[in-house]
Amino acid sequence: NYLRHVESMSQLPSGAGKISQLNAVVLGESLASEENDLIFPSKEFSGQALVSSPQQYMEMHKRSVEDPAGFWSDIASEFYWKQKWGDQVFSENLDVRKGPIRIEWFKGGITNICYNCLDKNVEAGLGDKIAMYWEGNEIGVDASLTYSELLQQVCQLANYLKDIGVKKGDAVVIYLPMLMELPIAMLACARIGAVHSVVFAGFSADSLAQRIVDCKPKVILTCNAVKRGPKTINLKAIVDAALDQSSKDGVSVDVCLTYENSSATTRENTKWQNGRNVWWQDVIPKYPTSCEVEWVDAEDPLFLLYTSGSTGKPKGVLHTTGGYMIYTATTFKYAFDYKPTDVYWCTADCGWITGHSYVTYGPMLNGATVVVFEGAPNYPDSGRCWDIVDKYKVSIFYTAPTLVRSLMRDDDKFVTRYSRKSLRVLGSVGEPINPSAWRWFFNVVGDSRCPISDTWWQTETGGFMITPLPGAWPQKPGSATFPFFGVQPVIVDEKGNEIEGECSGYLCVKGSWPGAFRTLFGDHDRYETTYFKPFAGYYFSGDGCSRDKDGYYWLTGRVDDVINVSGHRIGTAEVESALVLHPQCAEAAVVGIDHEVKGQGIYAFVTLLEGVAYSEELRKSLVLMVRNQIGAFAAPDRIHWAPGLPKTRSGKIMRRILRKIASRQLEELGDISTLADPSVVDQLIALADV
Ligand code: 6R9
Repeated sequence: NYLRHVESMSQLPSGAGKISQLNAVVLGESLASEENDLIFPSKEFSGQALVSSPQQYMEMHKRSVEDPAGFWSDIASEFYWKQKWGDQVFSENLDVRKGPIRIEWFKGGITNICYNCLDKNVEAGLGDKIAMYWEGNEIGVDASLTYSELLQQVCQLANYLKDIGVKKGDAVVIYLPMLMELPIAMLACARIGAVHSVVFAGFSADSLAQRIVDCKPKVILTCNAVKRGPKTINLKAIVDAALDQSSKDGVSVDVCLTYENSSATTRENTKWQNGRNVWWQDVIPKYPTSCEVEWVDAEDPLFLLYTSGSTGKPKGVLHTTGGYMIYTATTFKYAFDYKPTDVYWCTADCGWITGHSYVTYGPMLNGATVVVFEGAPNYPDSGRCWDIVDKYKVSIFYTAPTLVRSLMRDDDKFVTRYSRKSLRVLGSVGEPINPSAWRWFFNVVGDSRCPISDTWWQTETGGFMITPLPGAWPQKPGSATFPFFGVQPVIVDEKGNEIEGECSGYLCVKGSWPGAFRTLFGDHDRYETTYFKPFAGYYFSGDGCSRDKDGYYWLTGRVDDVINVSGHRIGTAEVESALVLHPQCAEAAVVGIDHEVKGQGIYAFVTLLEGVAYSEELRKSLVLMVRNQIGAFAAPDRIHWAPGLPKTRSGKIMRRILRKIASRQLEELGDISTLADPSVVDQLIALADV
């Protein structure tokens, strides 16, 4: 299929890609018109690209799936291994019918990812190269570290962690904002073989406590406060509340190492409990600046990262060392056409997978210069991103569609008053990018000369799965294009049958790839049930997808009970459990609705206890409940009072109907006769604007 495709593509003229205005689009447009809109990379770009033609991609992809062992071990050989892996490069069972799911890559190989990120680069002469530029929330507050300096700081923290008894395999929770100390902390854990679990610093005390109870860390690393835009957030107070909660639940943490973020608040203003608390700056600088590496097996765990699923309990996605290392390094290099002279900025927070794979590990494994930004991208105004781009001469800029949409609402002059001439490649992640946002990003931000890598992947996949390789293929706005090397996407129907050619269905993956997660921490059953049982023989992504006549992939969003709000995955069940904790809430049902900036918004139907009256105050306290239980980013956009919920006779809530009511598609409610009480629907409609 691909071959035929490439043949037809290569007959198309290759030229600079000014976007055709024929397919004018608005938000929510159908994608059908986009299929024929090809945007070609310029000759100059393709000429210098690592993969410069469809043919070259095809050859590499073909080899990667026909000979994965050869393909990936050639790449792995470019990294440092204390001892080479065994005879088998990988072994796997991905079919639940044949026994437990098992994925192993480079087993028996002994390495360390921190060593490959830092020591290896310093030894190769990159010691004086900038590893990180740090840009603070306020303009003019900044810092930087070279690779040698970063290595020294990582070693000091690693020595401290060893000193307080953290050993290989121990969990360390990191609850930090985007200070340089966050990647430093991740790398220090990796250096000593400890398993880091970064919790996004926007999560509430309850969510943090829940994660602490699950992974039982010896130590938590945090800071006293952070400024995001005009707001100061006292993280230490949140950590204290979380630690109180977790000790009630039987898990106490011995040490809370707290970085003094003096640009946000002072020591005097930080609540302190002696014994458990230690100021980072009081202890870390005293430690030696070199630290022996703990050599680990390729299959030893590297980190745990909690993500939302379709039940209330977050899932601890577990990644191991060797395969993840090779995969993040390789995907970073090819999907961004990385060159040693690039300056790379990814706006994601290290609290999410994107910050793990593409702020810290992928770029550092390539010896890249990375920008780390503490603040909010629209503070003090909508031009901040481009100010940063010009300041550091950023050449690769990777962000989320929600940011693109929020910035495109403002005047283009916030963009055009900056030069942006350093930009070379743009990237998008977190949710499908709608074609109008794609075009604005391409035309206005990138001056119609920078290819956009729309990277589809997940916490579970560790790295990019479907992504353009800039310079290789013509792009179609809104399509993630083609699979990365070693990835075999398949689209299946409800019965799990593979569908060929032009089609839509459920997106699955055949075979394993080095960056795949190996289990859910402490719950291998849930791992198998969620990902490998729905369609036996395949990994099921939870996303819907279609493939067009040219073989391009178009992601269409989650097909499970997960909502994607500004690129953050939130389980409807998590929000529902938070709401029902409210003393006046009897029942809740949550669905996603289209949202102009956030992609999806959270719409909650709430049934109150008998005799409780609706009020604005009650609405606010329900929203507050969710903010406190999960975090501000999960706050419902709408509360819809519901005297009852549409349920089947067996008591199952019919979300399909709720989705239609939430989006006011009242003529499309479909068959409601199977409801236990069909009159509920009219009652809900009557309350739609209350
Ligand atoms: C990396 C990340 C994963 C879910 C995924 C999908 C959505 C991410 C996307 C995309 C369309 C893209 N998603 N990137 N959908 N196009 N380029 O976001 O991981 O937080 O685990 O979310 O995000 O629905 O299933 P994670």
